[in-house]
Amino acid sequence: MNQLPGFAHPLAAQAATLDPNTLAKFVDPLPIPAIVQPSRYQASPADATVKIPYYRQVLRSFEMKLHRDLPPTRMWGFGATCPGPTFDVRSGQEILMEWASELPQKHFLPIDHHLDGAGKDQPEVRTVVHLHGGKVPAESDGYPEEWSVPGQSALYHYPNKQDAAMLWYHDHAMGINRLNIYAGLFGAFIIRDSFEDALNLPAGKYEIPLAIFDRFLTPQGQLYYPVSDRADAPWVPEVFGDAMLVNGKIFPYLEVEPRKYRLRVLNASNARFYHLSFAGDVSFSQIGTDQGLLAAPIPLTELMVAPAERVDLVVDFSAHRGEQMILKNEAFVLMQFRVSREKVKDSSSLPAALRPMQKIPESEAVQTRELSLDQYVNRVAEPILMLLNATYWRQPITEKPVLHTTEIWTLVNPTDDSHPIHLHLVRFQILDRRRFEISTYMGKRELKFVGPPVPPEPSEAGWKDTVRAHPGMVTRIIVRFEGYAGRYVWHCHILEHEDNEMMRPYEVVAQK
Ligand SMILES: [Cu+2]
Repeated sequence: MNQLPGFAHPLAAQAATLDPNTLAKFVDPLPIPAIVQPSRYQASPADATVKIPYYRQVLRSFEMKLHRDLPPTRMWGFGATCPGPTFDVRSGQEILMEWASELPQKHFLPIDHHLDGAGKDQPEVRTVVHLHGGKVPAESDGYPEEWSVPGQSALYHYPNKQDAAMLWYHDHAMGINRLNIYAGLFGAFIIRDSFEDALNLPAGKYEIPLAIFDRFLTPQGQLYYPVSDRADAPWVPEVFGDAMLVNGKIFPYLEVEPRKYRLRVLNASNARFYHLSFAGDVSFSQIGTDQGLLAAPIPLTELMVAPAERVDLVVDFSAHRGEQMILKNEAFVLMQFRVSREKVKDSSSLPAALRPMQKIPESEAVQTRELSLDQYVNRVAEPILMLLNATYWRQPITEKPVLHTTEIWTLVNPTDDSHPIHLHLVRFQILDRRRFEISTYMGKRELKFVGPPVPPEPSEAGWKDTVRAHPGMVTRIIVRFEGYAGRYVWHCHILEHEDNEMMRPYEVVAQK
C-alpha cells in the first residue's frame, strides 16, 4: 500500500438512511423499460445517399416511485425513467443519436471540487454519454472532457458494426460520473444479428432486461450519496447502498409462464459486485457475456457480476409451475418471479452450441504492456487516490496501440480491491490470472509469481469489455484493436475510483 501524507480522513459520516428491509416485498411489478423509437430518418454521415434512423434522448430531472410505500424520488435520467428506455437495434444498422441535456443548472448530489475536471470553475452540471461496449468512432465515444451543459446537445454516430450483445449507455462526465450515474443516467442498448436470431432463443415478452443497482435512501425516500467528514472534499472511496433495485424498483415481482425466459442482466451499480442465485439453488444457464454469446451454454446455480458487466441468462421455469421464486444477492432478496400454473407451449430453444469463439493466439500479440493498479492511502489506511500505472489522467498518453494489431495487457493489482477494468472501443479475451508476491512488487516493482496461471472461469471465457482484476493477482487480457483510430479511455468501473484518477486516455494510432 502506498502512503501519502497530509490528507485528512475521508471517513464516510453516515447519515440516517431508510432501512429497505422495513419495506413490503413484492408489491410492485417489475418495470420493463420502453423500447426507443427513432424520431426521423436522416442522411448518414458516412454516405449522404443513405437515410438512417435518428434518435433523440432528453436527459432531465423527474420523480419516480421506487416502491409502492415510498414517496416519489427525484432522479436524473433519460426520458422520464431509470433505467432509461432500451435501444433495440440491428448489427450493421448505423444510427444517429442526439443526446440533449435539459437537466437543471445545479447538481443535487455532493460534488468534490478537488477531483480533476470538477473544479469550482467548471459548470456544476455536465454530462457526456458513453455507449459502453460500443465499437464507436472516437468523436462519438463520449470522451469524459467533451461534456455538454444543460441546454446543449451532442450528436453521435453509432455504426453498430459488431456482434449481437447487450451494451449500455451511461454518463461519463469527468469528475462527477459517479454522481450522474447514481442519479439515474443510464439505460440498456441491445444489438441483434441474424446469427443470434437463428438460435431461436426466448424472445419478445420472454426476454427481460434486468438492470440491478444499489442506492442509499433518506427516510423520505430520496437518493442519499454518502460523504466524507470533510465538507470541502466529500469524495468517498466506494459506495455500497443497502437498497437494491431491479429496473428501478425495490423488491419487484414479475409474473412469468412456466417456460424458458432470457434474462439480460446488467450490473449498473457504482461499486457493488453481485453474487446472484435463486433461493433453493435453482440451476440456470449462462449464454452470454459482456460482448455477446458464449460458445455454449454454461449450467450454473450462482454467478458473480461486477459493476458494468453483463450476463445473458436462460432460466427455465417449466419445472416450477405455481411456484414463487426468489432471485437474490447472497442473502439479500432482489426480486420475485411468480410462475403461473397453466401449461404452456414453449417453442423457443436453448441450443447446445451458441456462437463459435476462436481463441486469439498469444503469438498474435505485437506488444505486451505491464500496467499496475495503484491505490494510495492516508496515515490511517483509508484510500484517498487510485491510479492506473501510477499515472494521473493529465499526464501524456502512454498506451498507443496500432490499429489492427493485437496486444496483451498485463494488469498487476497489488491493492486489496477487485477492480473491474474496462477498455473503450474494443472487445477482448481473458488469458489468465496469476498470484504474485505483493511485498516484492511494492518494494522493487518486480513480479514474483507465487502460483500457476489460472484460466478464466467458464462464465467469463467469452468476449468481454470489462475484466475483474482480482487483488494480489496479475490478470492478462488479449486485445485486438479494431475499429477506429483515435483517443479513447480505459478505467476502473468502480465509479468512485474512476472519478478519482483511476482512468487514463489511450490512443489507437493508424497504421503507417
Ligand atoms: Cu477500482
